[in-house]
Amino acid sequence: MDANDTIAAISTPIGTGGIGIVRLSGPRAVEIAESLFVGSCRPMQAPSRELLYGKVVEDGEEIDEVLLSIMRTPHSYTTEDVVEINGHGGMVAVQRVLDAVCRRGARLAEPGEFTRRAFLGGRIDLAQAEAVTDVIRAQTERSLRSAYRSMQGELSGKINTLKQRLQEDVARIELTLDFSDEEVPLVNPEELKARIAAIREEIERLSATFQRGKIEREGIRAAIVGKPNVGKSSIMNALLAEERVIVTPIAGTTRDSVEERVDIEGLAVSLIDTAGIRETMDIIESAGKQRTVTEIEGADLILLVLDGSAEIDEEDRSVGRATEGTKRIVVINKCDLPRVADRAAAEAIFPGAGTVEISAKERWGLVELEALIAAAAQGGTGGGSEGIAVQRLRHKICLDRASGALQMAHQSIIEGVSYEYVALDFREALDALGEIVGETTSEDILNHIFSEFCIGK
Ligand SMILES: Nc1nc2c(ncn2[C@@H]2O[C@H](COP(=O)(O)OP(=O)(O)O)[C@@H](O)[C@H]2O)c(=O)[nH]1
Ligand SMILES: [Mg+2]
Repeated sequence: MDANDTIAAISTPIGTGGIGIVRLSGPRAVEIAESLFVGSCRPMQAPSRELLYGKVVEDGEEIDEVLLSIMRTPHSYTTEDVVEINGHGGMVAVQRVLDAVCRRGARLAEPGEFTRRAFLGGRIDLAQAEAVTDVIRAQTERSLRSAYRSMQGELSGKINTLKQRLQEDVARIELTLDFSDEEVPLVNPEELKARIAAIREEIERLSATFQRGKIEREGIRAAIVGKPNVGKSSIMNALLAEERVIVTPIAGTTRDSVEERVDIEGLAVSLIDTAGIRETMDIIESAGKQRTVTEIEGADLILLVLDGSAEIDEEDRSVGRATEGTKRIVVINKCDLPRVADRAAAEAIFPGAGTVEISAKERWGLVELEALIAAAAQGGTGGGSEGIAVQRLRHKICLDRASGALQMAHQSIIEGVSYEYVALDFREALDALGEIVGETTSEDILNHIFSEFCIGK
């Protein structure tokens, strides 16, 4: 991979579409465009960021009618000369333009190579480059919002501030080392310990947002659990606002688990309708129940469904016991019928869980149920619900490494070890933070990160 090559790729999805874009970046981008474009204005003379109308013509043959734009270095996505050729979407048209630019000397870009050049050119740092893919891959509004803010440099800004504070401390420690013969120490150990504690707290708080970031990105799994016939499948359908699952008055209709994704308040929630938990001789249904147990174990949240028109019985309690240890919401269903089990009774038997009364049949109470699901998904995730959330495990690992190194520094000060070692711990913490923004990141890690990108980005 040569950084001096001019690279090219189709930047729009492959398939038929209104527009297909071939993007070029590198020192020969404009010259290649010049050799293939016939139109209103010569690419060589064209102002930056203006659309030129014309045709791509190779050896006298018109390939496509296009709009072409030029972004000159360094004010472009990659910081190099960039040319974008907007042609007709479609498998053949865009491919032919790409083939033509490659015949003129461009080489096919590797995945993420445009963004890698933006990183190498210093326009964005590594955390921002990663956020570019996170923006492209975002499946929910919330993860998009977080990724967008990271792409704009919010996470990097936080990391850089922390680094700056550590750098000031290292400078003072190293100065102390240089003047170790002097009587007066330049570093006050108490003050330094307090500064370490404060920085560590911020690093840990940032690291704790990972759980929320993960939920924003991946969503949660919520299993709908309860004895047969309480209305689990009806609730699933009501939340999906469609008839996805078969509902019958015959207990045991849902023999196996059904999973569907639904957007609840901007969060991706995988709803799992499970088979009822009840002892039975039915072989198929038993197999379904075995899966129910597995689903309960794999769920982040349990919707424990009760029938509000009947007493809470031993079977309900047994379902309750099977779901202990996982975050739960108690859903009292069939509240359109004369009430037998009420909220107070449910709360007495299943304390600590949020309780909601609904009618899946009449479709009421669902908004409150959704609000409880969203709140439960984010509850106890640490780091507050506002502000940016760390979305990548790589970042969390670096933050934890930095925090660990600072803890060592703290310990060394307490033990009265030479400040030389304290300075080393600070350097380690700085390295770890530097890895997040790509200052101290190895080539292997960079290769890995950019290989996850799509081609053309
Ligand atoms: N009256 C009333 N009936 C309901 C409600 N939800 C479900 N049902 C009925 O209860 C029966 C069992 O429903 P289903 O969703 O298959 O229960 P599951 O076995 O728990 O999945 C069906 O006859 C549904 O029409 C509700 O909110 N009110
Ligand atoms: Mg069912």
